[in-house]
Amino acid sequence: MEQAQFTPLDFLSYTQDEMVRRSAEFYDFLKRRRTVRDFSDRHVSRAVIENCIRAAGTAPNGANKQPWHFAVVSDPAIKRQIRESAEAEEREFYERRATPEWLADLAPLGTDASKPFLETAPYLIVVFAQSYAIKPDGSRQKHYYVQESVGIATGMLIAAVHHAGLASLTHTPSPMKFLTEICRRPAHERAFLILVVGYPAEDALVPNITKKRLDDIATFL
Ligand code: IYR
Repeated sequence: MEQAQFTPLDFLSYTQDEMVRRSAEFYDFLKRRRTVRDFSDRHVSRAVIENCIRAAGTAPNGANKQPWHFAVVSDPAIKRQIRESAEAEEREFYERRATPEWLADLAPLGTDASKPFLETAPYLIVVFAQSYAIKPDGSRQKHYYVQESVGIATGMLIAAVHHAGLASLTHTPSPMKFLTEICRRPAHERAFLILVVGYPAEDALVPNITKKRLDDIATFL
């Protein structure tokens, strides 16, 4: 068994006033993030995407197994394949699978089965979750709290992309099985979501929606 080894914590401390100011500023910054569906095809440097993925890779996770993989798609032919497969699933969803209640809940967002952004945006980051890893001897390394871990890493990726000055869209065509093959990932990896990343189109519009108030999302006991 590998023994625990410890190193001093590199912790940044602030005064109470600084903490209040910093937390308010961070909230102000994060609330500017909007899910964007109209992307520009403007070039984004790969170095930015690499740093955002490094940031996501620092996420807390089960037993530090880091059960994720980020497939970064910029090749137009692969983006086209993803768009075609995703739109086929989405047509099925909007025309058959979605319940009337679900369609009514989506109406304020103005979405439909057409997903041109999957080709327009410079990057599609396909986030994969690994329920286990395959060790060099072929045996399985168990992973823990995979959905939670990958969800946290994805949230950090979204924040990193916003912080870098780019827009993103969490896209979840369902089912997403086709992504394992298109992204040439092993069969034990499941696509968690596609994060579409790029600059917003000049004329991008976003739905006029609001977030719940603090009182509606938190109780202090
Ligand atoms: N995947 C579909 C439908 C959709 C579902 C939810 I829940 C959303 O918040 C947004 C869209 C689509 O992408 O259109």
